[in-house]
Amino acid sequence: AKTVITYGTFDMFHIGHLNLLRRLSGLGDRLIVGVSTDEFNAGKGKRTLIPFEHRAEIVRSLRYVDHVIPETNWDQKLDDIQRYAVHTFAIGEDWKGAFDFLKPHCEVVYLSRTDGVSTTQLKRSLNPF
Ligand code: C2G
Repeated sequence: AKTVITYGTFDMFHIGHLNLLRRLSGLGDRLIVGVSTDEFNAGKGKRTLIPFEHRAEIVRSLRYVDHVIPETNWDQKLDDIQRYAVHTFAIGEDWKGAFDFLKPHCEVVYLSRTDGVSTTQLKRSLNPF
């Protein structure tokens, strides 16, 4: 069985997130998603509108996703890859190159993002000024 893993915040879930997860599910037989916790995001200086439990439940409910784990730190990826016998790590190309250190352990794939939609743009459209 070919397991694929990815990580993300998935705040204000939108079509860009869905497009990515749908494509990732096509890369293997099982898709695991690490959803970043509120504490981990705070550490990244990233404010999320939707709490972790809700972001995780939405991702868990998708037909494309088989398993959701919390992403609590930058250093858990290698452990996760070994624990779940991951074949492919994949993420949006905004992270291109950032996870090449995983290449000795699994396939590393950077996929194109969906243009025209992002959580930041959605927030801005709510408060245009
Ligand atoms: N994404 C996309 N198209 C968009 C917006 C996001 O393809 N318009 C992808 C991103 O490239 C990422 C995933 O959706 O692969 C989740 O995006 P974010 O929630 O913004 O995740 P991020 O904050 O980049 O967290 O350790 C890795 C981090 O947890 C990734």
